[in-house]
Amino acid sequence: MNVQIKVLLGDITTSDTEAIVNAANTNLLAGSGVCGAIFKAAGYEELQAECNKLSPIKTGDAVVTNGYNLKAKYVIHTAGPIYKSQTDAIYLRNSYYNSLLAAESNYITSISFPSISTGIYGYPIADASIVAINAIFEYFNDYPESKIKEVRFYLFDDYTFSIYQSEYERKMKELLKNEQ
Ligand code: AR6
Repeated sequence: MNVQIKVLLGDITTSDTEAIVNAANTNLLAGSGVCGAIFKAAGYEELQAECNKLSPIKTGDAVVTNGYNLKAKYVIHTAGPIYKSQTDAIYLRNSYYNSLLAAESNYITSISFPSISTGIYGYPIADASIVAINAIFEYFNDYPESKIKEVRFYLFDDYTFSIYQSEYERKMKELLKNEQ
């Protein structure tokens, strides 16, 4: 696996990866949370106009727009699941996996993710972190020749950051153990 994975505490709108991922809704309408912050930083009108041409999308799908005033050249919009039960895990996994597929097909080599679905959509953070980290490893296991070189997580608060960091460390230890 040639990809570098980084788990960071911070605001995704400041990321200088080629693409940042938006935790969107299926209508691709500017909302609050990370979505609101991305629309604000990108420039609401231009981003909404492009989103309107691509909406609606299905839960777990991902589409690409320009990043406009963001440092990131592209925004990948994915609609995570609204949490009801653990059976939503596949949709959350699809959001990460399909965002990476969308990046790949647009020749994007670096990408930043927020913690999809764990704000307004209510997905429990510990469960979501397992799904998120596993989805990234699953993708690079499926596509060992991927051109994506860097994946970052931008977690917005200390608690979410610490959960993702421990899950990432746990996963790395598990992989190392399996290699021995
Ligand atoms: N950078 C990184 N993470 C952030 C930022 C930021 N600037 N701002 C908030 N977060 P949420 P969801 C974190 O609610 O649960 C919107 O209205 C936040 O603390 O943004 O997938 C959409 O339009 C939380 O940890 O997304 C949808 O309708 C995480 O991002 C709906 O909300 C996700 O929280 C999507 O809900």
